[in-house]
Amino acid sequence: MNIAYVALGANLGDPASTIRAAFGALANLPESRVVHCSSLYRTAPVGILDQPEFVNAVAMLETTLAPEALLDALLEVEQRFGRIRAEKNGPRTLDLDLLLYDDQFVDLPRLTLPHPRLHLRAFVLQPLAELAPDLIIPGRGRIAAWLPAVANQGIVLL
Ligand code: PH2
Ligand code: MG
Ligand code: MG
Repeated sequence: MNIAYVALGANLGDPASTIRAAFGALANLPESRVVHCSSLYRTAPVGILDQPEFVNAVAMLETTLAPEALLDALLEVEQRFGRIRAEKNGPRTLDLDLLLYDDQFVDLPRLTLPHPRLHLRAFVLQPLAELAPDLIIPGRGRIAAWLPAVANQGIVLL
């Protein structure tokens, strides 16, 4: 069994309902089990600022799917939730990002692990630290060491 962490984000429609339904979709992935789901967080948009606030969360999975197979399965769930890829980093009904897969490093055109920006974003770090406060981010060190640097990013527990 491998441990994977998945970030969930939504800022169109009813984002909180979408994230809760997406937890259910993750529970139905093949060869996988949801071990923990974080709380939901309302977060200020990062990158393109002129878009609705997001709801974000993180799920911890046990899986025997390989990283790329898991990525394919996540993209399929996004499609089922009506994701249309328009503007990069723009509004979305559901975004599922593979953050970590055990302590593996992956550097492929379609998948980088650990997720290259996870340590810079409160909307990922805070729910991830809720699930795994002692986590070591491969190549970056203890998650707790990265939290103070993102304390100025808007995030509230729902
Ligand atoms: N996702 C992005 C860009 N900006 N901002 C917040 N608050 N939450 C997100 O999930 C998010 C974002 C690209 O995927
Ligand atoms: Mg994303
Ligand atoms: Mg994505």
